[in-house]
Amino acid sequence: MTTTANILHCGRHRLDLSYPRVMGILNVTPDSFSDGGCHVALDDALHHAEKMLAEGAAVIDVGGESTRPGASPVSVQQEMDRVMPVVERLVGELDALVSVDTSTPEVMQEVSAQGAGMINDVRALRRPGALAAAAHCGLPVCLMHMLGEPADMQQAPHYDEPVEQAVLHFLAERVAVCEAAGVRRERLLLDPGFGFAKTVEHNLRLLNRMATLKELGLPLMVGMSRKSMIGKVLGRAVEERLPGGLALTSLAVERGARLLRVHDVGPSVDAINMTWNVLQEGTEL
Ligand code: 7PM
Repeated sequence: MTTTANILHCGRHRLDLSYPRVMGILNVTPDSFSDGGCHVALDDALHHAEKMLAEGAAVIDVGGESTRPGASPVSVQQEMDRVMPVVERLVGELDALVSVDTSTPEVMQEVSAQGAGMINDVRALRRPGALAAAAHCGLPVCLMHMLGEPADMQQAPHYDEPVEQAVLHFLAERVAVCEAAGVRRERLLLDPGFGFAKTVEHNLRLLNRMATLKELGLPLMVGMSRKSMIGKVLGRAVEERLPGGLALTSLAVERGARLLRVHDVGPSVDAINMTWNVLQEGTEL
């Protein structure tokens, strides 16, 4: 078993993952935000990020490409127009540690030049040119598990082995490919990809067995906030999923997660800190 590096070097920022941290979700897809240059929406995004930082988010994750199941792809230019103005202001005005949710090599290059500190790629650097862009920009990268593309991933996801084994094998392979391409393992985080090409049963089992992934020796990130696994188990609409989500968050921390990607930062920080305090008690020699 390889040891986990606790401090990630994220451009000008350092991210200490020796305890669990929160990544706040900042959506800049057209549902919440119109085409580049719409200042009201841009100001709203900035205010929301400021609030999340005040509530204890260590990272702000900016996403300009909708990864919603069945979503159609956006052009490189559209993604750039949505993401760049937000990254610029988050870095310049709030000095935030900014993560960018992207699979696009050109976007990785641009945001790193603008001072972003992390790349969050739901496609685990499988797009042509993404490995080279990640190697060149030198930022930490979160590699997430997903089968297929957002457009088709929820059409009867099937695994020939237990889902946690499939995820383990996929992520191990991506780590090897990254290292061969010059993306050092000290820069990698791993994410099982809850809700991506998985049934509710897959998602529940994957969380229960998530400690399996610790054998890769890299920090684990998870995103379960408001996802349909909560909706399906509890019969709750999107806006009613926070209590269920907090329960999942607490379990994820117990199972080894160190970066939790959430919408509701304040409540999540409390749930995580409470859980962590319990886990720390009795671990001293
Ligand atoms: C619709 C469906 C909109 C799903 C948004 C989503 C993850 C992520 C997302 C995750 C990492 C959401 C997802 N989920 N990045 N990006 N891990 N690393 O619910 O689980 O936010 S998008």
